[in-house]
Amino acid sequence: MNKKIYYIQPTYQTSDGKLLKGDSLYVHSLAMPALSAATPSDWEKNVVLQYFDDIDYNTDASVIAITSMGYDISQGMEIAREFKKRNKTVIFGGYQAHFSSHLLKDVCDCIVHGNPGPDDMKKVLNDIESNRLQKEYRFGIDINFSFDYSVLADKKITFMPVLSSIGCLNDCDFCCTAAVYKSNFRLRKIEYVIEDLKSISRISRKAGFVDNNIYNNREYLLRLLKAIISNNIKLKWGAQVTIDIGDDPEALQYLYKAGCRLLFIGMETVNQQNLSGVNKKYLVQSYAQRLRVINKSGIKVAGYFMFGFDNDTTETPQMLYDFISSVKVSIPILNILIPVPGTRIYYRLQKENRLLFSEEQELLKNNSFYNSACNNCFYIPKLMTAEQAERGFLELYGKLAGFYQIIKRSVSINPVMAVFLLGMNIIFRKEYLDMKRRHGF
Ligand code: B12
Repeated sequence: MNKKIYYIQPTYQTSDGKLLKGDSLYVHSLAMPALSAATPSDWEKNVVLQYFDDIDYNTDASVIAITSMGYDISQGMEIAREFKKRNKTVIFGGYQAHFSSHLLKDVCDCIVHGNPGPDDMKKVLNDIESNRLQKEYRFGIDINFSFDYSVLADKKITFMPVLSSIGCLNDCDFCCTAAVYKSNFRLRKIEYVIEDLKSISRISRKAGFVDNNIYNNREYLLRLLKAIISNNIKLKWGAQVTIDIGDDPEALQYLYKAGCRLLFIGMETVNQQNLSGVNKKYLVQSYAQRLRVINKSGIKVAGYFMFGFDNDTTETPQMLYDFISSVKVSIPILNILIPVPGTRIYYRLQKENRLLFSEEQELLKNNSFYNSACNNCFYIPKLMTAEQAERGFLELYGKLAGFYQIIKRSVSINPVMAVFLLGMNIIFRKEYLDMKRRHGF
């Protein structure tokens, strides 16, 4: 065998069976830059991101390494079968491979769990070379090395991904990260984050932290922000964070100084019972005041909300609309709750016989778009029917997609920001029109 590894990030099939391809994305996963950097230097490596480029099925690489974030696992399995026919050693990793490892047993030689660093990748590849490959490897979290941005350098990615931590201190019932890391998190050494930001500065002006929560550890965040400022990094960036950042004007001031212009915040619901019912430990009544403080710092908010919780009814869309349109959420991100296999909510709904799919592959195959709202209800909500949930969701989307709402949300004293927000909100409206057409409501 040769010492050549071919890394593949699959795209996925849309519900009409076509492969989703394109030439630009807002944000991209960091799995491939991390894995490429973790590959031992005596191995030749190639990376393909199938969304942008085609897979070379005639590659002479002896090892095929496939990642899977979610729905892309179905396409990943097809790719794996093709390579198995060609007698390659196929290894899998990523979130969905972790959750759905039982689906992969017949299509690959090995599943890697966790975040492998250089030593771990060396172990796997040595084992392949010496014919001792194990069926599964369970590694910890190694992110303390700088990532290989050459993998993304020639791609049109609006916010180049960067990472300062893995995991989240919260343990919410619906969250895939909680299901894997169980309220644990690991911080990355600041020197590597800064090195990566410098690599990004050479290829882009914008970055996006792909951390689940950059506010996991306040002291670390402040040190990181000060390092970004003192290293004179000029990138403008966004990140995910919890709403309690709104009680911390000092951190907000440093965030702004360090280039942060957009914070993505999971508020989920405006009903306290819903929030407490999924183990998310924040107070809904604090949202409006905290949003005011965040906006005052000059940073805009993209707010995640879900519909379909146990206390939601056909009245809830109006309540969500009233809230979102009365506070300063510049980009609303709405989804019908998804019972992702592996999460606590999935097991609870399964136990209560409320899932509307029997095989997780049915759910995995059902995403209609890449990065768009989940507008299908895959379970029986408690206080309404699945169809009522879908109708209510579209009604909410429609109200928020009105021209007045779009323009109101996009107002900013910074013209560049105003144009960006308007673009995002126009996409929001387009999504609504697409969903409405598909549902035929
Ligand atoms: C960027 C991102 C996206 C981008 C991806 C664009 C692209 N094509 O790359 C966009 C916005 C399009 C997206 C879409 C979706 N995403 Co997303 N996304 C992320 C995000 C924020 C960052 C991923 C990342 O870079 N992580 C950092 C890297 C270093 O970690 P990693 O991916 O886990 O990879 C490491 C290990 O898993 C392992 N590994 C991974 N692959 C392999 C392969 C091999 C061979 C080996 C050895 C090891 C290995 O090593 C890597 C290096 O440490 C994560 C949250 C997060 N912080 O992870 C969510 C996340 C992965 N997404 C999630 C979800 C729900 C989705 C969507 C379903 C949302 C939707 N409604 O459409 C879709 C599904 C898309 C799909 N492909 O199937 C969930 C997980 C899903 C799940 N399976 O449980 C996450 C965890 C967010 C969350 N908390 O809910 N996403």
